[in-house]
Amino acid sequence: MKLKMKEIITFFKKIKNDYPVMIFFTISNFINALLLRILTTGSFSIRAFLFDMGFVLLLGSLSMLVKKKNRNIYYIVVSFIMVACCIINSIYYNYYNSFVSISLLATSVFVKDVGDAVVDFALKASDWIYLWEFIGLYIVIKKNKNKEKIDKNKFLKTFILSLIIVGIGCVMPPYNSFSRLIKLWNRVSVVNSFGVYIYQIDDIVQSLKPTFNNIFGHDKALKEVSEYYEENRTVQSVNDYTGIFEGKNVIVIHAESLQTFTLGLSFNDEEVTPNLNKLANSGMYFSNFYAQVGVGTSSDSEFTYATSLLPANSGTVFVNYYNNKFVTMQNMLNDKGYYVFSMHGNVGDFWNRDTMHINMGYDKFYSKSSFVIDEEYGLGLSDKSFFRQAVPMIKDIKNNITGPFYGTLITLTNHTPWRDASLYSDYDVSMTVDIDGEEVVRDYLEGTSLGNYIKSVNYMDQAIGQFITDMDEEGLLDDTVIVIYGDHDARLGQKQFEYMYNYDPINDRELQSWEPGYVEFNDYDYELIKKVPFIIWTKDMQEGKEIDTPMGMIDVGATLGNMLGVYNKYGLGKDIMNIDKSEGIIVFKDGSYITDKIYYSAKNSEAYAISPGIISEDYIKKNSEYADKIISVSYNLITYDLIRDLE
Ligand code: GP9
Ligand code: MN
Repeated sequence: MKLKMKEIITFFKKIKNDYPVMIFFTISNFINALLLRILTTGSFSIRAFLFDMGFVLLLGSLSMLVKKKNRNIYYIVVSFIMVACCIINSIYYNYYNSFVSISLLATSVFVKDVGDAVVDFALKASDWIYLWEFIGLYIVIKKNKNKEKIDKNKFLKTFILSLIIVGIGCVMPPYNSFSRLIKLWNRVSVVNSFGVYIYQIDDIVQSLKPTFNNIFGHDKALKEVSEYYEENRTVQSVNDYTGIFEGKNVIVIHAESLQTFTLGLSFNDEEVTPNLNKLANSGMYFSNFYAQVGVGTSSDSEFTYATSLLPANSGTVFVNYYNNKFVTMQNMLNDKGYYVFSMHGNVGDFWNRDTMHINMGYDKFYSKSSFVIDEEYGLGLSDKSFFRQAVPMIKDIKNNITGPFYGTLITLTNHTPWRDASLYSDYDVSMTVDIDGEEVVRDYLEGTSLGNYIKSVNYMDQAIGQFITDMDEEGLLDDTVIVIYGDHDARLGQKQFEYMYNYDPINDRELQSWEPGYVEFNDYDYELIKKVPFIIWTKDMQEGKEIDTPMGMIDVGATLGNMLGVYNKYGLGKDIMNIDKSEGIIVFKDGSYITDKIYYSAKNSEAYAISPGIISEDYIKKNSEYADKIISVSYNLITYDLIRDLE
């Protein structure tokens, strides 16, 4: 035993002397992987530590087989790839709170288009920290010119050592992490368990899988999906709401980044959203509603609303699966004789809408080229101008058709980063406080992203209010249902909310966690505040109805569909008017979910109580299985284009 230990020490000493560049290469790439995890997810898991270490050592051992004259090239090229992997993931994480996927490369084109937002929120100095490795590599290579040799024996020993380290990582908890490695629904937990390098290789394999699967896995997916629909056969619900809007015109307002918390806010006795509040108070207001988007954000919301399926995990449906067959609210209404159209002030190929909207059943998509660009803020045409121009266009449509119309109006101005907010909104987010009998005005949210966002939401509210008035004046509201949904959260940072809730106006600063009056706003509160509004309103509604059953975008098809008299047999949502509060569940793409009792985080395998009561293991197991099933059926239907087979 003593001899063995001595042998190992001599082995490492020799490696250190004979392979100094390889040692630096291994250690520096390992440090970078560790830094990435600490600076993004904040995780310091021993398991990922071992995987990173094993993996970089494996690459280091392979260098021992490379010819002496090519070896430095090997170190530089491999380091370049690994450093690029860290930098790209770091930038991507700031924006998406997730890690990059090659299947999403097509999607990143749109990240470029929302470039301003990315620069404001995403690029940080810490994204470039990984470059230190090249400076070190340059110095070490220069100092140790041609020192390293080819040694098959040392290669083998180092290689085996790297496998042993990975092996130890494999037997460490969490034990469900291997299924996550295959499903890749939760990229953050995969990086936290396996490290960034193994994640990235896994991602490449998984991203290429659908291509191979289409050849190989199709039948298995079809079988699983057919069995699911056999066992969970649904029928159109029959309740007090069935067909109440049958044959009526519908205008759907896709409200960019509109979060529910703004509906309850007032500053200096002025509501942020007086018009939306009126609609919510007199219409049907679904106050516990969440969007269920992935990286396809706006387009994912449109997709889930229309199909009652969760968006794809690999890629974005609008970009990667736009040719596949889907049953949508739009094509069902189209079949019933509706004229179905969409309007948006941005270019038509953004999110590939001009192709996908036609596939979804829209007769016509009126994009930027259909509007006069007379006022621009943020990403393009201002919402007020957009709505102003939309009214005569809708009137024109109405005059030229015989049946009803269904139109989706996609807003734009409230998109991050709201840098122009004070140009288009004079809403005041300051605070006035009485100090020793004197009124003092504090900036409070003035000049912050959250403050600009609130100003911008107030602008959107005015634009919607004016639109409703104009529609009414043109007689377009008499037979029309107005539907409004927030398309996803606004990507505000958690710290912004902490500041808002803990501002101390007397001392003009943020309260610290140990001070009296401090309001905790933890990671889960941050997830829960991503709630978005969903409102169904008609002019003749007198008394409002608030529905607080947990509801996701996936449930719109069954709920609103029932009111409009259409039914999608592939839809995976529930008619919210038909179920008890305890049956509502919002499944997110990474396997997390919200019920009336808990927010369950798949990333942390942890339940956060929303209401008092004891939560059993069984409750979590049952709901987690349901969540996995919904994700899996959606994924299979989308990626294998199964509706084409099932129809
Ligand atoms: C642009 C808009 C923004 O046309 O819909 O998309 P998002 O960045 O919110 O997904
Ligand atoms: Mn959006």
